[in-house]
Amino acid sequence: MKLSRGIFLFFLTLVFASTAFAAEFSDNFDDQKLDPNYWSVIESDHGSLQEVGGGVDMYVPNGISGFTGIASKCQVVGDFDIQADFELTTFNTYWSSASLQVQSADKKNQALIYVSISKDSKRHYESPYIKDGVQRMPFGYYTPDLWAPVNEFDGLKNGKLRLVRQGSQITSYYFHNDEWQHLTTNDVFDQPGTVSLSIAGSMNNPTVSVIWDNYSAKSGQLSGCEEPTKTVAIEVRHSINPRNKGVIPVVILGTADFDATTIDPGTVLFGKTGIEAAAVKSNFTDVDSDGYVDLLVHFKTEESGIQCGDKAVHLTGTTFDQKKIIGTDSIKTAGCQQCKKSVRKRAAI
Ligand SMILES: [Ca+2]
Ligand SMILES: [Ca+2]
Ligand SMILES: [Ca+2]
Repeated sequence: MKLSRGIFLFFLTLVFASTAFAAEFSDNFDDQKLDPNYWSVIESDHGSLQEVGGGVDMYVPNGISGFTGIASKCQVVGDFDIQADFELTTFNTYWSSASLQVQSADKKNQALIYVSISKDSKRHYESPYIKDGVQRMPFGYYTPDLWAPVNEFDGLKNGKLRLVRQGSQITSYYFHNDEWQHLTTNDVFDQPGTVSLSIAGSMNNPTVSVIWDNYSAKSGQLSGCEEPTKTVAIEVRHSINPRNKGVIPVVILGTADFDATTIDPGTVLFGKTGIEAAAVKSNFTDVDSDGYVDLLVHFKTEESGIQCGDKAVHLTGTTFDQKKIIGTDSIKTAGCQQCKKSVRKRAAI
């Protein structure tokens, strides 16, 4: 019995070793491109979407029963806490909705929370779910705010949706009056799940458009996708002489949205491809005096793999909480004419 459990755990480790990691995945949708490593467009029936203006802008045109959305490539495994912000930019009709959903791979189980506007112009949240292929009755809640057409109430266009799983219990929350409001808790499923953000508009309704932002998924594990990496700014401040026996100082810059002190200096590698040299010296200091602490690291030139004529260098590393970082900078090599001359001289002899 013990042996078979050991073998099972061993294979489980093999299955998950290549793709699963304990992590928080987040996307602020700020780089104008929906990253294909992390998202796919699930279905776009008359709707359209794009990452633009700092969010994912989804749109279903006037008078059409339509749908559009994105699904995560990462599957959430085990307990999770998933959140996303929405902005209802054009949205004033019943039977239109913006949904956060998590679904098992076999699609037999799913939990979702959605926001819509009721006939009496109130914001309305519901949290139906499907278990073993059977749709369960939703539990709905009308916010006490009187909700006239959304465009007249700028402050109320924005909101947040959240799904939390513990074991097989999934709880839905929406954000109201400055705190998370519990909507419903149901026994749904404990298998890995794919997360989606979507909108729907129904026939005879005006345009529906919603912007999603600040997605985050904390999960026991994430699997089936590339491990998210944070791109950091690095600076190599001098030209590099590949024949030099000295060290190359590299600054990893702290910024308003990256705290350089979270980097574990022992994990940082640098060079031609970013995996060559380990740091021989490191210290946290504000190198450029901008008020953000930077990490200054030194690498041995001879270990960096940099050759005459190389135009870029790369750096990789991990934060103390296991998030991967990557950085790249352009460089100039120096002392290389000398190399060529001495090679030619030797060749002539
Ligand atoms: Ca993006
Ligand atoms: Ca954003
Ligand atoms: Ca700094």
